[in-house]
Amino acid sequence: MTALSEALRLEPQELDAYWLPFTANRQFKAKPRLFVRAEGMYYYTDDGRKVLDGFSGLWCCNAGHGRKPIVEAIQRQAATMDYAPAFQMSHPQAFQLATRIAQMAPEPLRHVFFCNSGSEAVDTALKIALAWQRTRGEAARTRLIGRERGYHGVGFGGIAVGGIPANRKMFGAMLAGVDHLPHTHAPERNAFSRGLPPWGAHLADELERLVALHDASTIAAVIVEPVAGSTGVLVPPVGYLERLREITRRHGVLLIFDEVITAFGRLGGAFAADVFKVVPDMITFAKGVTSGSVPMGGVIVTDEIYRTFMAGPPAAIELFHGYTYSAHPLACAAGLATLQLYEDEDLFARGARIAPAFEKALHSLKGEPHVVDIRNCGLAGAVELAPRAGAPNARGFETFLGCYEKGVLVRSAGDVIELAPALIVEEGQITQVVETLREVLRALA
Ligand code: PXG
Repeated sequence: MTALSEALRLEPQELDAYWLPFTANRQFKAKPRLFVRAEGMYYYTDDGRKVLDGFSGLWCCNAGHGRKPIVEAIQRQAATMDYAPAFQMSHPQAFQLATRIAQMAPEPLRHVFFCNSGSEAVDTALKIALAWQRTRGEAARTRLIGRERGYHGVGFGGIAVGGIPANRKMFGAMLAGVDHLPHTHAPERNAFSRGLPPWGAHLADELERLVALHDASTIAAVIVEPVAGSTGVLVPPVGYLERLREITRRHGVLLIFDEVITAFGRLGGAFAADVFKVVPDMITFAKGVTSGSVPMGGVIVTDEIYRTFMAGPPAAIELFHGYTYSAHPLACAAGLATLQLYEDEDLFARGARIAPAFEKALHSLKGEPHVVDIRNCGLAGAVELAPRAGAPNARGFETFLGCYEKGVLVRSAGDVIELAPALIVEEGQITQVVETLREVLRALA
């Protein structure tokens, strides 16, 4: 064991105070899984093991771990200026990073509002949508439309438009005036599709039904993930996003792409909007903007949205919204260094180049025990398992544990195994992830 891992070893009583998010706490504390170091494609555990990261942390460390230019930028910034007030004051890197992100985003998305997580980005986008409709004289447009199986973080706005029952049912009425599109998961038609599934574009027409029901004059915005990530990598059917774009535009409804997972190289481009060539009115981002190194999120809006807010008296605050840590100096420094690293190493193109090998390896699991579907897009992949009779989610969790014990980090969402390696992943490492998964599946009851 290294000196570092020895120093970080916890006693059982030290595990109690921390309430872990989205985790079975008692199960975890009975046998904790602790990482103490990370470098490149690997994590190192408190008991001295090396674990290949098949999930970029949690969909976020797209440039790999401990990348020197990012680390040094954070160190420099921490030593130079820890914090600058976010309201009525700012600092140069906030403008530099916003400019950089706006330049990367498709036209006419040109202005960036910063926050600190995907959840905050989503709630910010929903609030901007409502405020924008009101500011342009459409105050009756208060309805928000999400999608079944959508994940938009855990704020009240995000769970209201989200469509994951477990994330919603404990938390009361949430937001009023929310409706949902049907999800696009159709295994009976699309199982084992590679990339975009062929069937289901017409599911976007359900939006016409909602518009007919509520009337366009009451609807502010539609929010969807271009590829739904946390519900198990649901890739949009061919033509689906185009249709959503056409319908929203025709009815004066804003289209928000939640790109918290899909932005910054995951699908082979800067944004899913580029990859799919469908441009929404707002994009939410987080995770990959700093390669997971410092919390940061944000919303990119069109020039038209921004200009509408800028039309009032110049001395008046245009939007009563923001966070103490909006554009935090450490996050901005990390973001600037991360985007530079993506460019210097041409990492989005690298991800796109290795994606076919990832697809091929992943789909080689077809026919293995329990596997009922495999889905992929860019460097996002999912292997869906049949639930064990009477014990849903058990197979997924046991697969995650089995892989972890064999030195590979994957993620289980119920009985779906999710994969999302960093953009620096080598083919041999993809093979290791997939072969470990194969071995675990063959041993699984
Ligand atoms: N929107 C989307 C599309 C996300 O995927 C959020 C918002 C919320 O981001 P924050 O930073 O508030 O967590 C997310 C987060 C998984 C997994 O296993 C997915 C997320 C987070 C953790 C795990 O798929 N997505």
